[in-house]
Parts: sequence; C-alpha cells; structure tokens
Amino acid sequence: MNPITILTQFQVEGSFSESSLFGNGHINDTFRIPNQVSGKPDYLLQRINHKVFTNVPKLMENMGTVTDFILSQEGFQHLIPRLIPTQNDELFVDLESGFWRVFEFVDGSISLDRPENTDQAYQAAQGYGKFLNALDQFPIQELNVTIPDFHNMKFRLRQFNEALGKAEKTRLQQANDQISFVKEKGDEMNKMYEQASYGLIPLRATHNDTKFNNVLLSSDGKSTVIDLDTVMPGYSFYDVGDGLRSAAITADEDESDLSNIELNEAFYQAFLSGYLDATTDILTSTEKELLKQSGQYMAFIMGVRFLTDFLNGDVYYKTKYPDHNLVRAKNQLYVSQLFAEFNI
Ligand code: ADP
Ligand code: GN1
Ligand code: MG
Repeated sequence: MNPITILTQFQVEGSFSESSLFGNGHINDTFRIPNQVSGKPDYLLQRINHKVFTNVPKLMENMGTVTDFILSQEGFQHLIPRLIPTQNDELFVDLESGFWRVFEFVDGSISLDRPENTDQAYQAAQGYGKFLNALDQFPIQELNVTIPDFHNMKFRLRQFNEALGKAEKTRLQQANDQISFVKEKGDEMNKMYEQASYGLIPLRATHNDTKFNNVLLSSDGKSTVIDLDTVMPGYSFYDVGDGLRSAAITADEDESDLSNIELNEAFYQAFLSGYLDATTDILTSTEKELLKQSGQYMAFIMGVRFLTDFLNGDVYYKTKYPDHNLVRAKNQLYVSQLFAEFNI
C-alpha cells in the first residue's frame, strides 16, 4: 500500500499527492506527507518497527497514557506531538506492511543530529528536562516496558558476549580492537550501573532515547519531544547521558575519522544547564552528582550495542553500508573515553 493510501485511513484534513522518507531515525520508517491545502497541517506517517518493538499495542498504550498525562497539565501543550487516530484506533494495521501511526508534522520545527550553537543545545535539553518534569507524578507502574533492560549494562554486555560466540570470523577480526576495549572496560561500566540501580536514585518515567534529533527545535524557543516509543521506568542519567553524547560532540555518530571527534565543553555546559534549569525542583543531589558519569555511560552502552549488532550481522539498526555499525561502535566507544577524560 502506498503511504498516501495509508495516511487517508487516519482522521487527516486536506489533500495529498506526494510523500518522502524523512529524518535520520535508525528504527522506524518515517514519511513526511505535505498538505496540498494551505492552512492544513503536513503529516508524519510512521511504520513502527515490530521486530524491535514486539508488542506494538502496549507501546501505543504507553504513548496514550503519557500524552494524556502531559497534556492535562498547564504549560506543556507544545511539548509532545499530536497523534492523529483512525476512526477507531491509534494504529492502522495492515497484514502485509505492519503497524502504522500518524502525527501532525510540527510546523516550522527542525530536527538536527547535533547542535549548531549553545542556544540549540540549551533549548533541546530544556525540552527533555520539561518532559521529565511533566511526568514527575506519573504512576510509573502503569508503564509497559517496551524493551526490557534497555539501558542495563549487564544485560547489554551479556548480549555482546553471546554475539561473540556466534559471530563470523571475519567480523570478529575486523572488530578486534573494539572487542578488546569493551572487555577491558566492561567491569568498570557495570559498576556505574550498579551504583545507580541500588536504590540511590529514584526510578522515574524517563524518555530513554534522548539523542539530539529526537527533540524538535522551533524558532519561538519551544521544543517538542518526539520518539516516545521507549518511555519506560528509568534513571535521569540515561536521558542526560544520551543527550550529552549527541549534543556535546563535534562529529556525527558515524564519523569514521576519530581525529574529527572532540568534546565541545560549551555545548556540554549548555545542555546540562538546559536540563538542570527545567528539573531543578525534582532532581535529588545524588542524581545531579551521577550526571557527571552519564555521557561516558551512555556512549559506552551505545558502542556496545552497535558492536553487538555488527557481530550479529546487522539485524537491529538500519545501516547504509557494510561496516556502518562497526564505524558507529568505534565512534561511540571513543566518545565514551572523551567523556571519561573530561571528568578527571
Ligand atoms: P525513529 O524511532 O526511527 O528514530 P522518530 O520518531 O525519531 O523515529 O522519527 C524519525 C525522525 O522524524 C525524527 O528524528 C524527526 O526528524 C522526524 N519527526 C518525527 N516526528 C515528527 C513530527 N511530529 N514532526 C516533525 N518531524 C518529526
Ligand atoms: C535508536 O530510533 P532512534 O534512531 O531515535 C535507538 C536508540 C539509540 C540510537 C542510536 C529503540 O534511536 O536506543 O540510542 O538509535 N532506539 C532503539 O543513534 O533502539
Ligand atoms: Mg528517533
């Protein structure tokens, strides 16, 4: 079925004649569909990756409860995108092509893989901070866990070890240096996870995928937090770390030349300030203290996940060339070291 036929299953207004793949997401298939009628919104049609999200209805249930909770509060109306339902559901399910949903395209917004200036870093972080704030009183036991152990280092290292046991010899050889690095650092990283998970800091409703392109920036200074598929119980340092690893680094996540990758201290501080300004009333002092390690932790876990996917034969993330996941892994493991050195 073509994207416009699918779009018109939803309660959309206007008329449509073209669609194009949109954005740099690694998981879902996203189409932008412009409206031919002026004054009516453009739409964003998405096919949800049901290999990654094995229970799509539960995922949409989270999206519904989280959206209702946020929108019921004063001052957060712009914070999340508007989901457009069909006549009787939030999903359109087609036996052949899978699970589809539609959002209103956030008019005038931009999504960047990394900030161009400190204002953007601040604005994006403020959006993520407001998101945490808006969900402060959310009953987290009501959230479905869409991907269990998503940021659990022990679990990710176990997956990595399993992949090592099954990987093709050539891939093992290609990734030799990164494999050694992960083995060497694994225990230290596990300790960070333990430190956080032993009840020292509160479990919250966190976003869990706060890289820079998952928040839309608008010229009025407001941000819209998107990609809510992984909203689950988690720790504030997950969201801050994921934000920092993408907002405070001078190169893309798949930059292959490590000499182009640096930590930009001004962007780092701007992101942190934006987040802290929006969460000042809710974060505990221990949570704030742990944020120092968050960039290193999240870059490392991303490195492990990319490396694991490379060893598994590229089954999880979208890739554009044969060793794309290995390039990403090298990059993120290097970024984790930059954060570690920054903290000394
Ligand atoms: P993925 O899980 O594949 O990353 P996302 O939900 O993040 O999917 O969407 C992919 C990209 O589409 C985003 O990075 C952003 O650029 C764009 N996008 C998503 N939702 C909207 C929206 N409502 N308005 C404008 N752009 C959007
Ligand atoms: C994926 O969906 P996207 O591209 O926003 C991934 C994140 C990783 C990120 C790395 C569900 O995010 O966990 O941090 O790629 N999302 C999922 O760029 O695995
Ligand atoms: Mg995304």
